[in-house]
Formats: sequence, structure tokens, C-alpha cells
Amino acid sequence: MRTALLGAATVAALAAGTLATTSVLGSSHREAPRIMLDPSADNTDLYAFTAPDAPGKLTVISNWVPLQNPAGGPYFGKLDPEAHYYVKIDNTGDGVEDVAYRWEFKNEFRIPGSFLYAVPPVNNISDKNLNFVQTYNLYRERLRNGKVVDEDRIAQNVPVAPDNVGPKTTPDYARLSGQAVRGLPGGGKTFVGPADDAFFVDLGSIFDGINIDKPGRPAIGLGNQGGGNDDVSGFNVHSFALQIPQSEVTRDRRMVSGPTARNAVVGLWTTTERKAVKVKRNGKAKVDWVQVSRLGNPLINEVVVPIGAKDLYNATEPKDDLKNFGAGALAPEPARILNQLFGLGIKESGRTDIVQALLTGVPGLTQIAKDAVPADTLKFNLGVPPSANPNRFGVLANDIAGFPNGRRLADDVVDIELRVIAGALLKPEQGGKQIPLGDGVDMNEKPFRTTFPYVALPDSGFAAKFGRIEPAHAPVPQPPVG
Ligand SMILES: [Ca+2]
Ligand SMILES: [Ca+2]
Ligand SMILES: [Ca+2]
Repeated sequence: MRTALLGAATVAALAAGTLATTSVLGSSHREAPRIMLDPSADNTDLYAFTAPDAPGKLTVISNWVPLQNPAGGPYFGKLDPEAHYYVKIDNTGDGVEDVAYRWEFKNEFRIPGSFLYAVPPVNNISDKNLNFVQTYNLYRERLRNGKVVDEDRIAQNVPVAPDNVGPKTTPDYARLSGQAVRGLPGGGKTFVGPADDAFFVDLGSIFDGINIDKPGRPAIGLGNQGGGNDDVSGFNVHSFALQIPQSEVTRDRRMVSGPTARNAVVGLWTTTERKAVKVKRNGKAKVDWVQVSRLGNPLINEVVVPIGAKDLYNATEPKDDLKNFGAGALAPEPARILNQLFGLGIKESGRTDIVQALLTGVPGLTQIAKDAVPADTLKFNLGVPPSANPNRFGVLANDIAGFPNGRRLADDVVDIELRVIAGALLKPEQGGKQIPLGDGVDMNEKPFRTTFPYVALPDSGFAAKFGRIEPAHAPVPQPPVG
């Protein structure tokens, strides 16, 4: 009985007409009251780009299960077979998905009588001594007006890459992880597995009152002189990497001829759904899938949506974002806070520039259609070729292949959004200001890979840097018995 799995609180919440929502820190790790209690369903970051080695294809990386300590055995971070994981794509501009990819997971125990995750050594993903394996089926849905009209299973029983336990258990981890990359019909690729969290941010300082000029550390000015601490360094997430021909996601199912083509721009977001019981007026229960987490642009639910509305954000759809969250985007709280803290004179209201950059789309670059509705989807122009010299500031530095045109792994979205909030996109007569704000962290601690799935390999449990190492000392004898 599925219903038995659901808490009374969930049933009560649904009966009361509210939606059960749950979410955690990447750009959206532990960001809302409910989802922070449900890490396996919590999506942290979404990336969309054209990889230099895969022209004509859309590459999407979506991360779940935040802040995994690599030493968190015996079973490490796991995806939930009771949840549905989605990447959704709007190619018409109404904030409603037209194509969706859905992952469903299963647990496989190869040695049910053992508590071990694996018996050393694990040389292949199919090894019998790898005890706990997760596998997934991947489905592609096609939708019309939000209703599924067609569904294909495009991958079946694909193993999730094992966790990087350490040199004894997983001696050639790169090879093992590589065995989780599979081809898709039509020339695509899929990978799911643990990875270094590609997000980089000085979380501790940001949440300590945007403490970019924190005392006790080297003077970092406005955050543009380094000195920040990448607080997600050393943590892993679970990355879902998907690479698909453009024609799978465009509105006319054709390849994109260039950046001005009518089918060039798509909007992406990710969601997680869980089963929930709805109690109807006649007392009968109905099991339904309910969205518990959502993520489009980085840091929207983290810092733009106020705490009283964060659970609502996770439960609602992009098409309703203007109604639900438009006021917060037009008058973002971070602008007021930055003014109070640092007296920067940032424009605090009427911020149509922010609504346009993130929700409606930049005309000529990331607007899905002329009449596109404001929606928190990560807009991406598939016709823009990858940059030969990527700049972490993306469009702000005239590198139009980067955020907010999609998002590459190395794009410094914290600095970009801080600067956009400060008014970087406004003309001076509109209250625009070019203030070099940042968090003092400019890059990930590991280089990204140049081939699929691009994210860096996860840290190993054996080499995890957290914790305290007991200093070496003389052998301590066993105390006498009695
Ligand atoms: Ca649509
Ligand atoms: Ca990292
Ligand atoms: Ca930064």
C-alpha cells in the first residue's frame, strides 16, 4: 500500500487544499522549509549548454541530493525509487512543458546477506561484489497543453555510477564511472551518478548578511578580489547528464539553423514528484503524483522568493510565476539588503530588467517567442555556438554562450546575479550601476571535464577532507582487565 508510506501530515496538508512540498544548497540546496527535509528529492542546480565536442546537441546537467559528504557510507547519497525526477522543456513560451524527460530508479542488492556497499575490489559496474546498485529507466514525454500525448522509454536498466568509496574498493574510479555512460537512440547520451558539486559559492558569508567584506579574512572589497571560501567544495551531488539532438526539443522538431531561427530558444527546468494521498470530500483517498521540488534559474527560490512563499514555489508551475512571484522579482529583497548593508544606491523597485533577464527572456537572444510569458525557466538559445573563450560572467561580458543564455558549469552565477541586482543591465539614466560585486569565489575547485558528462569526478570517501585527523602518538597499551 502506497498510502501507508505517506505521513499523516501530508494527507492533512493535501486535504486542506495545500500541496505537499519539500527542497536543500547548490544554487537551490536546502532552500525551502519543506524540501530541506527531503534531500533525495531536492534538486540543486540546472545547467544547459552546447558542448564544444557536441555541436547540434543540447547538453543538460541537473543535480540532486545536496551537500553529500563523500565519506557518507555505507550507502552514500541515493536517489529515491519512490520519486520521479524530471527535466522539462518549454519550446513555445507559455511556461508549460512540451517535452519532458523522466527518470525512474530501482534498487538492486547483489549480496542481500551483507551490510557492505561493496566487497573490494570493484573493477566493473557489473561486478557481483558491488552489492548496492541503482538502475534507472529514462522516459521521454511529449505533451500538448501540459498533457502527455506520447511517451517513449529511451533507456532501460541503466546503472547509476557507483560511489567513489576509496582506492581499495574502487581502484579505477574514473573507468568505473565511465561505464555508466550509455548511448541513446538518435545519437544522444545519458549518465547518472555521483559527481563533484559544480556549484561554487561562499555560502557561509552570503547567509551571514551577505558578508562579502567579512572581517578576519583578507580584505576582499566588494567580492571581486578573491578571498572567499567555496563552502560546497569537497561535497558531492548526484548529476543527471543528458545530451540529445536539438531536434528532440525544438517546437518543429528540426535542428536549429542559427541564433535567430524561430525554433532556437527553449526554456528548461527540473522537478521532483512524490506520491501523495488526496482525500476527497466523499472520504475516498486517491493517490496522485505531486510536485515537491522545482528549479529553473539559479538562486531564484534561494534568494528572490521570500521564505513564506518558498514551499509554494516548489509546488507550482512556471506558467504561474508572474502571478505568484512577479512582485518579488520586480522589487528584489537582495537589492534592499545590499543598500542597507553597503549603501550602494541600487534601484529597489520597477526592476523589469530582472524580470526580462530571467523570466521573460532577453529579446533577440533568449526570448522563446515574442509573446512569451514570464516564467522561471532557464532560457537557452540553441543556435548560439559555444564560445572559443568562455568568460565566467557570460552575457555580462559579451560572451553570449553563457548565463543567462543557458548556464555552463563554470559560469559564476553568484557574481552575475549580484551584479544584475546591482543594476548591470540598466542604463545609467535608468538607475543602472556597474558595481563589481561577488562572493570572492571565482571558480570550482576542480576542473570540469571536456567530454560527457563534463562534471568533475566525485571526491572519494577515503580521501574526504572533512573531519579531524588524530595526531600520531605512541601506542597506547590495552588497559588491564578487572
Ligand atoms: Ca510550451
Ligand atoms: Ca565543487
Ligand atoms: Ca563567485
